[in-house]
Formats: sequence, structure tokens, C-alpha cells
Amino acid sequence: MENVSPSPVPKFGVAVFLLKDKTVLLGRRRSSIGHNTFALPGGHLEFGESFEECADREVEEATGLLIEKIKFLTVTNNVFYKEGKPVHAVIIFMLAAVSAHPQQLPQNIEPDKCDSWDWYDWNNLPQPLFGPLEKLVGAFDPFPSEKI
Ligand code: 8DG
Ligand code: MG
Repeated sequence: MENVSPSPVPKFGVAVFLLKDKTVLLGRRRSSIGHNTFALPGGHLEFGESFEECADREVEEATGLLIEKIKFLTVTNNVFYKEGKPVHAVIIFMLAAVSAHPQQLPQNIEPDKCDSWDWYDWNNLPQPLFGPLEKLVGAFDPFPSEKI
């Protein structure tokens, strides 16, 4: 059979700003894209999923946390290189809060993907941030003026 490689297509990612008071949940990535940078919980959109369902699933898979009040925030278009090959990712950023009951603490359920999950002060974020997140935070405040 002829060796035809499929044309690359953009992927869709969902990343979640999980907010608690003036802090946001971040973890240091172990994945090859953005290795050792701090990023939001998230992952790829699965076929047929809504953005809210993807946010809910990815946060629970990575941290065990149950979330609520999930809202669309913004979208960014990112083209970068992974091992010399271009990757095109459209990232849908969502906003959410940890469900109030029961008292929940983040667990590191995917230690191959992340060092640990911790709450960081929005005004004192850890460095370096994952590129697509860094691009966003300079120009953006995810905290709503009224409580979500
Ligand atoms: P999967 O199991 O769903 O395939 O993926 P994952 O291993 O959980 O995916 P990921 O690399 O954490 O994230 C999915 C895509 O979203 C990836 O192309 C990188 C991109 N992305 C950003 N910003 C952020 C962010 O702050 N956090 C996360 N997790 N991903 C982000 O552009
Ligand atoms: Mg993930």
C-alpha cells in the first residue's frame, strides 16, 4: 500500500481556570510539550463532548476534584513545535469553581503527566508558565468582579 501520511489537522484542547478566593490551581507539567512549566488542568476534547463536559472530565481525571459553575472564558490559537513537527492547538479556556461539598483537596492522579497540583496566588504566579497560558495571563484577569 502507498505510504500516505494524513495531513495534519488542528487539535482542540480545553484548559480550566479553577478559582478559589484569589488563587488558581496549577501543576508543573511532565509531558513533552511544555515540560516543567506550570499549567492549568486540561486535555483534549473528545468526539461529541461539550466544552463543559470536557472541563469536568479532565479536571476529575487529573486531580479528583469535582467542579461546578463551569463557564466559557476565551479561546486562543496556538502553533508550536514538538520534536521538530508543527502542532496546532485551539485552546478553549474555561472558568470553574470546586464544588462546595464535600471538602475537597486536589490529588495528583496522573503523576506521569504532572508533578503536583497546588493553589497559587494570582498576583504571584510560579514561573515558568506554560507558553499558551503565559500569553494569556499578561492581558487577562480570570477573576469575575462578582463571585461566581
Ligand atoms: P489527553 O489525555 O486528553 O489527550 O491529553 P492531556 O495529556 O490531558 O493533554 P494536555 O497536554 O494536558 O493538554 C491538551 C492541550 O491543551 C495540549 O495541546 C496543550 C494545550 N494547553 C494549552 N494551555 C494549557 C494549559 O494551561 N493546561 C493544559 N492542560 N493544556 C493546555 O495550550
Ligand atoms: Mg490532562
